[in-house]
Amino acid sequence: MTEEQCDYVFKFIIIGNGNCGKTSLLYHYTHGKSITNVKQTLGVEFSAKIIQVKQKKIKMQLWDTAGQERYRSLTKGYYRGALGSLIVFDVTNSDSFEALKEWIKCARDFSKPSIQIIIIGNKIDLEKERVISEQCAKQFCQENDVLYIETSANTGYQVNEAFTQITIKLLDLLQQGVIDGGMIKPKFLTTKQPDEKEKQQQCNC
Ligand SMILES: Nc1nc2c(ncn2[C@@H]2O[C@H](COP(=O)(O)OP(=O)(O)OP(=O)(O)O)[C@@H](O)[C@H]2O)c(=O)[nH]1
Ligand SMILES: [Mg+2]
Repeated sequence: MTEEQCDYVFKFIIIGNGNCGKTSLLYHYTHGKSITNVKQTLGVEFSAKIIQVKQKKIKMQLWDTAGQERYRSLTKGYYRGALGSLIVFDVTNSDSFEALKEWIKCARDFSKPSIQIIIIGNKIDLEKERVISEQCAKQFCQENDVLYIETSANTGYQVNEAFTQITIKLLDLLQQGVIDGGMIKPKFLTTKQPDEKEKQQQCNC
């Protein structure tokens, strides 16, 4: 399936502290298997996936950002136009959980206040090292009006569900008219074709 055959193009940003598993989750989602020897992201990496949800074909533009502090000003430049954000924390690392408030604020400030957010509590395969409980994370997400899901990029647990849930949320908002569908059509549908007069003006002969 090509972009031309899609109904919509959704831009997503994947953000959160370094080492939480953003790249590992994305790799599992796009390749259907765990990544071996994942490297720290330097700046921003782009990937894409076309899916069908609720009878709509969606092209997902996926922008994986570096979590390390020194890349923050660079990565924020890529938030613009994002409809959704997947904000990842590591359930074995309390700093990454405490940073969520700041990440939510960044997503809303640098994309737009209406950006849809799903918080992902990753690395739940590390049961014994877990320091953030599901209940605690769920409560935080309720208070901040964002979705919540737990995943493991190692086992693949709920990885597809995380990406699907945020996409369904966006499709629901489209159906309700909260999001303007005209703005997120594939480009070929929205690009204005030159009329005859314009064509003549462009002609070099
Ligand atoms: N046990 C376990 N390890 C994971 C999981 N996800 C990622 N990791 C490991 O965590 C480390 C960091 O993973 P990355 O995917 O590079 O994390 P990141 O958030 O992209 O990091 P930055 O690019 O620095 O922002 C790697 O050693 C991964 O193998 C998981 O679900 N379970
Ligand atoms: Mg990364």
